[in-house]
Amino acid sequence: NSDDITEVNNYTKSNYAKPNPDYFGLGKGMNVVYFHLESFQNFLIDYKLHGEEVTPFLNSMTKDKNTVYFDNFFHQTAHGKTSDAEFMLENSLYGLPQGSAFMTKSLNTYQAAPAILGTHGYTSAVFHGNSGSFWNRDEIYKSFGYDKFFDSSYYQMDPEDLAQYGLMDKPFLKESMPLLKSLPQPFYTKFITVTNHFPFPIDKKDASIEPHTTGVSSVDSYFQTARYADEAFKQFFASLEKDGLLDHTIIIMYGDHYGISKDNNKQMEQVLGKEITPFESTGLQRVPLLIRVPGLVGGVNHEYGGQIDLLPTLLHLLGIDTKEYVQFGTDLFSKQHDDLIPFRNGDFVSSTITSIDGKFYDSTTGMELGIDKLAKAEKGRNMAEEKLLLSDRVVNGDLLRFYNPEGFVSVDRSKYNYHQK
Ligand code: GP9
Ligand code: MN
Repeated sequence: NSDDITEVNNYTKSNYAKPNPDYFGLGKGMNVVYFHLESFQNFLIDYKLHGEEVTPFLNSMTKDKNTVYFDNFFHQTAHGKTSDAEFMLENSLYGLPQGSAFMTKSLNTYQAAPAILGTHGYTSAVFHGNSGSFWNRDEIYKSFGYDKFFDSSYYQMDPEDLAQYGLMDKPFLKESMPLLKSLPQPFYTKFITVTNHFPFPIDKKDASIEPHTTGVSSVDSYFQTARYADEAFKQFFASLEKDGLLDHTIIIMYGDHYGISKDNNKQMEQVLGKEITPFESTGLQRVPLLIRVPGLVGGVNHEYGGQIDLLPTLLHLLGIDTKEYVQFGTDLFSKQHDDLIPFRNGDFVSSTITSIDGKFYDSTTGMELGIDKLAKAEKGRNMAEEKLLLSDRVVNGDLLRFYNPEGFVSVDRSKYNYHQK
């Protein structure tokens, strides 16, 4: 009830991180493009296979003069996989401990990015070359206030261009350009790619690097589909430039979750040439985050963060304060950014402590913490638990029904209809 939302509100207000004036409003009024890097883990960045870079274009983006590359950024997804990542980045609420909120909570009231930005004159759209009902997207996007959802019915789905989960990334992005250009600006958009998805199948004609040599085919071909995704992104970036969008568009590239599961830790030892301890395995849950804003001074940022932090970070870049919103993450650029990153299994990481399965490690050295540090670590674990608990309370109780942030126009689901065929 409304008492519960008051408690949640008190929590998120007390956890609020105020914008850093050096970054606040840097991208005011600009378009936004989220580029979803399917199953993309951070270890791929700068990784060399057979003497070649696997993802040369993304590697070059980490050094782009307008791009900040976060190299301690973690995915926080659970059973909802892609949908959990989307749920966090649109709402700054955690995915559920079981199942997917996209499937079970699609009719809730949300104060999601598309609706917030809608009140600031933005048109919102998702591009995805798979059936709109996958992950129940065509329902929950209405609750988020997405104006448009270009699903597979908007694309030429030639059988020879199909991957397991829809249109291959290159034709998908190519066909997306006219749709993107048809949108009024400024726009808030998300492009969900599919080619780099387990078990990472790829035709010889599409593979421009030889597979890895662990002998497990899904691990070995992961590097080939990642290369393909890198080439697709390069092509997309060039189209944005050609169409004159680059100088007033924020581009956020993020990995949604791991591609190589813990079951393949043996193969990963071969890939990385080191033992995969529980600490290393948790470290492998890093996914890339690159934020490109025209005018931003680029570089590598070592701040610890997670997908829960994306929405407040973006809103502050757009010059929109998040104080009135119920959001569980905090702005990555804020001096008060909260770097305690909970995972859905109760583990957490922060710049100082990594908590795995009841054991605590020093995040820099990977050594188990001494007895003198345990009290602080326990406190961290309680804080992580509290965040998840309060967020679950919001989602399970549909508590945003009882809350009206100032200036926010609530979403009318009946306004939206995405299907054309
Ligand atoms: C399907 C795609 C894959 O539309 O987003 O989802 P995943 O299996 O990674 O959750
Ligand atoms: Mn995914």
